[in-house]
Amino acid sequence: MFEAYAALGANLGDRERSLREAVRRLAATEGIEVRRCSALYETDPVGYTEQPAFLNMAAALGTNLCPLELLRVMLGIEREMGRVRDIRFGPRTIDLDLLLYEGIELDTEELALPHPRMGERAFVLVPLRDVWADGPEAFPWNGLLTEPVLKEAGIKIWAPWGGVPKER
Ligand code: PH2
Ligand code: MG
Ligand code: MG
Repeated sequence: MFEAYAALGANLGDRERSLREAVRRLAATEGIEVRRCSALYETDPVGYTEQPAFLNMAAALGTNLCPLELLRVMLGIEREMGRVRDIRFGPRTIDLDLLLYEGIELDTEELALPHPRMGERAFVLVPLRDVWADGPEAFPWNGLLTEPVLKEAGIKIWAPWGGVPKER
């Protein structure tokens, strides 16, 4: 199995339920195991700011799917969960982003790895640090997560993870 990291976000509807449901669907997919999940964080919207606050989290995955297959599973889950794509960076019921896949660097029309904007986004980095394989002290982006950056990002713990929901 290879290790990959995903970021999840939601800012419409029952945000917490959507995040947990998306993780349940990832875990129920053949070829994907959910290894670790971060807490759920409430975060101020970045980019397009006239929209509700987000809940964000991250997950460490084990997978034998290749990066593109994994991405397509994630986009399929967004679609099945009723996501409509309209405004870029705008409000969404569920967003699944592939951040990292092993050490792979890739830049194609469909997928770029590492995710090109992850280093600018505290709402991605803070949850990602929770699930980092080598522990939070070894997290490569710690230097970016300074007090002022964290304060500016308005990140608050919303709920602990509490375990992958059982298949129903
Ligand atoms: N996602 C975006 C744009 N802005 N802001 C926050 N706080 N959290 C997000 O997940 C987010 C965002 C586009 O994917
Ligand atoms: Mg996103
Ligand atoms: Mg996305």
